[in-house]
Amino acid sequence: MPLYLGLDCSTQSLTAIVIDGDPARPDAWQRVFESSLNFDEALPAFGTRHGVLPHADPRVAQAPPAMWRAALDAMMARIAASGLDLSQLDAIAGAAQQHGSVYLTAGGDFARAVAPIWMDASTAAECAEIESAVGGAARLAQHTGSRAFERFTAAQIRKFWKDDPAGYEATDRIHLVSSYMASLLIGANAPLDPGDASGMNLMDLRTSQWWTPAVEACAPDLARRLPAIVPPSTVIGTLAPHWQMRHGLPPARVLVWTGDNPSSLIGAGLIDEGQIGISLGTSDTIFGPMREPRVSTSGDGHVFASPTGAFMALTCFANGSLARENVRDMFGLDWAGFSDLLRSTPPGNNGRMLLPWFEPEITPHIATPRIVRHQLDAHDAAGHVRAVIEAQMLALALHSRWMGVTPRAIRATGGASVNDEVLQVMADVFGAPVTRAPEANTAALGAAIRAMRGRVQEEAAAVFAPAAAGHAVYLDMLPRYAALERANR
Ligand code: XUL
Repeated sequence: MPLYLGLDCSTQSLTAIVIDGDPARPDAWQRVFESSLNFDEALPAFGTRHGVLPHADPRVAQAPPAMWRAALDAMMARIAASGLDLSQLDAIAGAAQQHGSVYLTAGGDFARAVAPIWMDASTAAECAEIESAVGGAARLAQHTGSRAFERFTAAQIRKFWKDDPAGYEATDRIHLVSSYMASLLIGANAPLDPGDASGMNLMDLRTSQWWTPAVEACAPDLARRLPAIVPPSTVIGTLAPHWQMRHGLPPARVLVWTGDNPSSLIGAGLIDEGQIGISLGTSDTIFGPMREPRVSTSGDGHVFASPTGAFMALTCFANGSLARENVRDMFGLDWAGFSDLLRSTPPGNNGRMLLPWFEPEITPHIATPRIVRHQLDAHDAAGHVRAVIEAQMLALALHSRWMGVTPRAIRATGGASVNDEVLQVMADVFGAPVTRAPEANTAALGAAIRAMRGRVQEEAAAVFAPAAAGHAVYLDMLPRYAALERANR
């Protein structure tokens, strides 16, 4: 049977999943290969920490695009050596961390050695300039789906143009990570899909084309430097001769790539409004399908085009896995010990709370990293473990209210979704049943499924039912958490 490859170039790793299936039976496929390559470990020469280059300014977050290129080569070598019958490789699709941008010259060299990535929070001035040039934050949000966000590509491009006009001048094409990786596969400049292009503050959601006022507000002569935007299932080329010669791979069809969150929508099998996905990865995100683009008036969230055709709502938190790891490491725990302590403490944590802003936070907007303890002793390990998880779940609930949907069912995905205790807190906070997605890496799975144009197989997954007593505690706690957050913004 034909094989379909899905790739996900995320913050910390590149993951590949191959499924074997028959497009005529879109939900009857099997996973036959899965591999993850951690950037820090596999490619130490690039000097990243958690996939990000160290920088003196905590607001700056950049990664070397040459590292992603090297990772793709290493992953293709792994796939070539997998023993799979790769003559059957029919199509490839991919997903990548959103918002990050790669600057290429006309000759295909890097016009900028680093790519600003989604964790960057250094463009407040450029956000204000763009919003004011287009007639305000609300108008920008009405058209592009989001007010100006520091990590979004428009503000990043503007900052590059201001800081390094010669580098900007030498730039012929500005890719997102998704279209950059797709370009490497097809050996030519690849287009963008509307899902990932909506993370730039430059695309008009209703037309899925560039919105000229934002493009003109961003940087001079930008339009010719932007990729085309094509529908989400477009075949953009075939695997370039380079890959065929280097790794003996066939000229498989390559589909346009998308962002990791839009891809996760497919990988988690979210179809109807009211179905909600929560991804606990490097970033924590809450997202779900949206029939009509109802933008966030609170300024908390985003509306993106969805790879399934309509729209999706999303709110993103920067302090996801790195905050959980910080608390784990503060007390010298492993994950089993972390879970034990979480189990040993009651919902509500006897009033102890933590604002876990170890990195600059996106939601709510916190420019200078800090943590805030409320009735929490600095040496209280169990208190910190529950407090970080409760803070994350309460923040997810609080800052997704703008979506206007009452979650009927939640699909949890991402690395931390393997933890039962975390999912129980999630169910209790939201008062909705939580199931684990069939795969922690829904972005890579979503890409493989997209390559096949298939669907998620519905497996009987464990359900974490909300406990009435726990939910009551969190209903009561939410306003107190919101007040603590407000007081410390
Ligand atoms: C979404 C966002 C993050 C990245 C992480 O808006 O910034 O979820 O996509 O890879």
